[in-house]
Amino acid sequence: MAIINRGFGRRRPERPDGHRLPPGQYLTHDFPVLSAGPTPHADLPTWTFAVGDERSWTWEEFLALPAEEPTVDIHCVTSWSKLDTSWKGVSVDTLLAGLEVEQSDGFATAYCDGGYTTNLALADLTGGKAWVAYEYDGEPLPPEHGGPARLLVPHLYFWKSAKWVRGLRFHEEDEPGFWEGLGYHDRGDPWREQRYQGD
Ligand SMILES: Nc1nc2c(c(=O)[nH]1)N[C@H]1C(S)=C(S)[C@@H](COP(=O)(O)O)O[C@H]1N2
Ligand SMILES: [Mo]
Repeated sequence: MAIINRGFGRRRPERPDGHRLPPGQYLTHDFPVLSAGPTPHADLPTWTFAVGDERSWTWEEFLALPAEEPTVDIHCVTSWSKLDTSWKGVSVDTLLAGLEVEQSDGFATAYCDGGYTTNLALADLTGGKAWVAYEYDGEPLPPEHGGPARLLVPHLYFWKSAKWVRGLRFHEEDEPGFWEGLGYHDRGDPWREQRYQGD
């Protein structure tokens, strides 16, 4: 029986985590805070999360939804990446289950307390790639990082992970959000270095 081991005899030292670092990014171990304005403070008894006009959940109802605990790498357009961040939250698939938009090739705008928005293709929000997260590292999500709840879309630059998120609106056409309207890329795939419009 032939055992083929093509790596034998020419094993290279592995660049630690190299394969997990998108182009132009460096690793950080702390957790920087990047906010375009002041941290809003949510009132949990009146907090809701809405999906279009069809659905909304109170805070209590939201916590009762089936949750997942993703551990993911995150990449900020200002060039830091952080590996193996652990979260708890509700998959966007769960929030959209059974709605017509779930299967659509349209777009969503995530909107937030404080007025921040960001646009995403529904294809980037579905298929197990996005969550509305309310815990970080086993603790309630701190306000400066988006608590009580934030969007988590780790396969795109972190500006897409809207903090203090309150809902999703749907459109047939892509509509730029806050940073996208200021020249940042519509999609923001860190592996393709889609930092600015035209990248
Ligand atoms: N509501 C809101 N969400 C936001 C932002 C913001 O200013 N407001 N900043 C974005 C940017 S540019 C980044 S890099 C991340 C930063 O998240 P962090 O502060 O938890 O690191 O949040 C994103 N989500
Ligand atoms: Mo950012």
